[in-house]
Amino acid sequence: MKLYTAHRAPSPRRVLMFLVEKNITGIEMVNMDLNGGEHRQPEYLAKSPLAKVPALELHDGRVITETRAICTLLEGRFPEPNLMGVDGDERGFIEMADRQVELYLLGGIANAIRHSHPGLAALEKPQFPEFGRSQAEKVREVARGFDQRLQSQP
Ligand SMILES: N[C@@H](CCC(=O)N[C@@H](CS)C(=O)NCC(=O)O)C(=O)O
Repeated sequence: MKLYTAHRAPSPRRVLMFLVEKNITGIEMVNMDLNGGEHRQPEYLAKSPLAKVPALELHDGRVITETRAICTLLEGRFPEPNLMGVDGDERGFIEMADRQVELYLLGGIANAIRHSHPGLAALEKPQFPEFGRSQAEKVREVARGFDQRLQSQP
């Protein structure tokens, strides 16, 4: 299998962390130059039509994108250690946490940085710096909420 990834990009990093936690080795890494627009070239668009990393290319040529979906596929192929829950209750609560972090924390951080950092101007056109700043404020509040919840539960 081949994992299309990018240095410093948080979504592929989530898959890399998942691989480490599960002790999965032997996946070929292909680093994409996002600022250079490599992910928007026809060859990669044929694999990932939304021009995003990560993407995991399977031995049979199929390509799966979306971090959570990639992790679900890997969980099925490499069940131990279990990271996504052993029954419906566990899976439900784990998925809830995953979606909350992705949508409200990671999404906000991504918007804050993509709209305010000059280094990401190539990816986010047009940038709206004021929107970026407002997202940064909201994300801090969300992070404080997560901190509080994590203090009262394992
Ligand atoms: N929902 C997607 C998000 C993927 C995503 O936004 N990836 C970013 C890097 S973290 C990307 O490829 N950005 C390139 C661009 O926006 O042009 C997932 O969970 O995999």
